[in-house]
Amino acid sequence: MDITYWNKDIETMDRSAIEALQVKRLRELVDQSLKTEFYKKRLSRAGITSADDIQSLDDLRRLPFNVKDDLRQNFPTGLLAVDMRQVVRVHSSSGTTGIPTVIYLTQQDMDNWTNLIARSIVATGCCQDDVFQNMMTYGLFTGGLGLHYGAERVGMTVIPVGGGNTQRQVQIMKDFKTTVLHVTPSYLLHIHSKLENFNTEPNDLYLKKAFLGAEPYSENTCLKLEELYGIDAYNSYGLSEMNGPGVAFECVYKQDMHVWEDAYILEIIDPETGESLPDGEKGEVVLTNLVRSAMPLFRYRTRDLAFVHPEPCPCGRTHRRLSRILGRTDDMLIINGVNVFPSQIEEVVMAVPEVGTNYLIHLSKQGTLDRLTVKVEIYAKMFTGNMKELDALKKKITEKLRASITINPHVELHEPGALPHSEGKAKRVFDEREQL
Ligand code: DLL
Repeated sequence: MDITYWNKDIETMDRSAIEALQVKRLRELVDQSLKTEFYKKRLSRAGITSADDIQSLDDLRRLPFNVKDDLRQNFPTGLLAVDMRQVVRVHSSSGTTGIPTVIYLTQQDMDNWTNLIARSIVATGCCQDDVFQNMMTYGLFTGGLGLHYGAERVGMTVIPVGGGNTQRQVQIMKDFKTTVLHVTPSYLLHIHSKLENFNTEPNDLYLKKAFLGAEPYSENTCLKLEELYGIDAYNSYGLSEMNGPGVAFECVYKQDMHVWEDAYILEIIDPETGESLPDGEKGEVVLTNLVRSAMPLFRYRTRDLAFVHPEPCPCGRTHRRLSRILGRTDDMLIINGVNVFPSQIEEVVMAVPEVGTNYLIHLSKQGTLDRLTVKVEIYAKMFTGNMKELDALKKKITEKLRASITINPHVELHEPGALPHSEGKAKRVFDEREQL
């Protein structure tokens, strides 16, 4: 396997050197944080008044956690630690669920972020020969511009098409012989279901790779996409609060994502108690951004659930790997008393060969009981008019689901394109229980 690095010295640093760098940067971060009134108060309550209170990585635990609400309460400039004249970029969440959260970057912060993206891209084996079609939304969302600058820095040919307009996306892939896509997994599935309408087969395209992220998806969805398009898919994880993409990325071995630990401190905690968990145990991902001075943010509770792989990766990188995101602390559904993560349902339906490229989860009330309906699109070739075959398929999916989640779902089979889809992040859970 060919291994290429963006910055070999940093990517293959000894663990002790990584940790020493983390301590140095953490001290700088504390100093920078103390420039804001909010952190000054919060840190002094924890007994921290200067960088000298941080002597080793263990001292990280003395810092309090931060959560999304802290960012909201400080909207718009409460966490800004530099003069606004030094800020060259603002990104923000959409704010559809309340006050938006905003992040600021200086030119140096931008440069740090761009290098992390370039490093991630090169880790997947991409280079100047590649034509990169960025299907993530441009604008305040970090997925578009974040990857854009990193891909340019690598020297790829960048097509900044943004999200949506499937016909045009397919035409551009053909016209410019696109080799690499950046896209949400749900939109890439959707594109596949439309190819036939544009008289196109995956073989007519020149695709080799896709960077998939910005939303949860299962291993089976990843395998399905690799097979449907004949590509290698790389998982990419990040969140706006930590700049966006570029926090963790899969290398050519595709065995979970290297977290760039010179730039981020990764912790996994028990979401109930806040206690740190050892490598290998599933818990909430907590991140500290060590390379953003405009808006310091430490020990941020992401609500994402995952675990750490401590074993070394065959690629030689020493930065630990994070598993696929297995769910969120806030997306667990309680259905008739049973805890179910949407990811468990996806894992099952996407492993059924007859199932197509879209599904959704619907919850309603039937008397006092919850009713779970899983709606799946199946391939057009299954609609032969043979009801027995369809009934058997429905039964098969129902049984597989019951075996996994221990409750009995209602399964509906739909034709391709019948279910609502999204061109960015997918919305797949519709819970109407409270409204009834
Ligand atoms: O989605 C940043 C991003 C853009 C990441 C492009 C990767 C690619 P937010 O909109 O703030 O930022 O959403 C962050 O999305 O906390 C996770 O719950 C989820 N998420 C992001 N990447 C993955 C992934 C961007 N690879 C939230 N797997 C995060 C599962 C993911 N969930």
